[in-house]
Amino acid sequence: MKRTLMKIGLVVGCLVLVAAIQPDAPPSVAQIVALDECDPTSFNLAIGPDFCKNVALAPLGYATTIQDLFDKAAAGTPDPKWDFEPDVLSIKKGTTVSVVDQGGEPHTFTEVEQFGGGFIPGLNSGQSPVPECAAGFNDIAVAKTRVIQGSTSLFTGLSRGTHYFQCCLHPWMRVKVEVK
Ligand SMILES: [Cu+2]
Repeated sequence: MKRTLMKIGLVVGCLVLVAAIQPDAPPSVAQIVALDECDPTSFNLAIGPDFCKNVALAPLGYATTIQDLFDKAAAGTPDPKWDFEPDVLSIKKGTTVSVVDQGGEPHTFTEVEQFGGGFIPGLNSGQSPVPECAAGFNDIAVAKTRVIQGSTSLFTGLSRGTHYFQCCLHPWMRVKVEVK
């Protein structure tokens, strides 16, 4: 009897010790990368001196001029180098979604009910703006989803189910996040 009690005590003691040593598993992080290849010369001429800070190697063909970007979108074949990767993300509830902008210009990572157009009509390939994007940066809800070049934004608290995120500037940049 005494021996059994001692064994039980030992097991309980071990469990307490394990619980004490092992901190709560840190919340996991899933990363999404925002990409673009804006051509600094043409973008900054049109929009402002610091808009595009890309390290794209334009002379080697790794950049898209602002004219090309609009022309491709108008033709219904938007430039695939403007992209969120991956396109579909499966995560567990509680996972933080981290969006890092490795491109040269700002993007937004905006949750929408359904994918659609953004707030720059010339980039919408004929699609109507979705209500979540329509007001552009006049809408604080949109402005706060900006991801500035070189920075990372964290998105937490996603409920179980399917979430749709898109860029409100370049609406073909889309991610489906499935939370299990
Ligand atoms: Cu974008």
